[in-house]
Amino acid sequence: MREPNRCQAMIVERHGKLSEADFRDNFLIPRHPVVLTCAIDAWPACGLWSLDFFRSRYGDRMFVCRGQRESVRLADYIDSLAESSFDQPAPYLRNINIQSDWPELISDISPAVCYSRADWLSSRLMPKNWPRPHHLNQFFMSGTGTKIPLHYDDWMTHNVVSNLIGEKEFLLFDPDQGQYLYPSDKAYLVSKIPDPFAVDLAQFPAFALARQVRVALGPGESLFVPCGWWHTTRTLSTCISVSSSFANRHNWSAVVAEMRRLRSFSGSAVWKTHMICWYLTAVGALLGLASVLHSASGLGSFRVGSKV
Ligand SMILES: O=C(O)CCC(=O)C(=O)O
Ligand SMILES: [Fe+2]
Repeated sequence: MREPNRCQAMIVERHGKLSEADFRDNFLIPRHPVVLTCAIDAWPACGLWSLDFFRSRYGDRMFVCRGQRESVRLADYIDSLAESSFDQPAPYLRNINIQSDWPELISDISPAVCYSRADWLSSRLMPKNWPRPHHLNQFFMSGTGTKIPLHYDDWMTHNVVSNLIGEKEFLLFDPDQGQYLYPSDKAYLVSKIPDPFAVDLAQFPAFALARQVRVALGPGESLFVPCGWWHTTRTLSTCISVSSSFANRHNWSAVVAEMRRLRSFSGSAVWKTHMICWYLTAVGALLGLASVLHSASGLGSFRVGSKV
């Protein structure tokens, strides 16, 4: 039996001013996570968003937290966060689609993080009924001890998770560690391990072989989670976060392959899968060509994916 890999943990670098080219060459293309400490400095949400901000403006709005049946007033949910603890964590208010469900918040999280701005999934060439919404930014609020299941993101998108308040710990695993993570038989992209922060090795012995990366994200910091990387989080103190997922030339073939895999897994018609994947490949070729022309011409208004 091999020794547990935990001691070989990779370090996640932290960078302040990182040029888009350095991000592309050192993190986006090789698919390495990185903490970006200045990526959201220009967001009005920094300094504006707080528990009081959401309580006073949106306290009467009703939400259903993940895994709960009943909806809850946001003000009551926020009050309950004071009681949240590692032993008794509050439920997670998560994956709220900001564009569709809370559009007035968009101006607070603008301009978009430069590293995630080039999103081919938001192209007009993508069908309206594409299963992943265009311009996907999601909202998360959590209390001390709240966790999210171990998963990798839908459609092999890259992701930048930005923390506005509080501290959150991420546990990350390179895609090739999936063999030790007990992917669910159903969706594959969620692990069967109930709590990756306290794994029962008698039940999940292979987990001991998984090489993991831990990193904490503080207020104003963002984490680049490359496509296919397994991740889970544990909130260390009450958090408000926003995620922004994207795909472009550097993970487009992974997006197409994931579409093929998921459709064949769900028994979809083979001819239709071929048509969809052919279309996505053609979209990628067009957008790739357009972004090369864009770089060559320096046309600022020709926005299809820019430098990355
Ligand atoms: O912030 C978290 O707790 C998890 C975020 C996440 O998994 C995501 O945005 O894909
Ligand atoms: Fe995720």
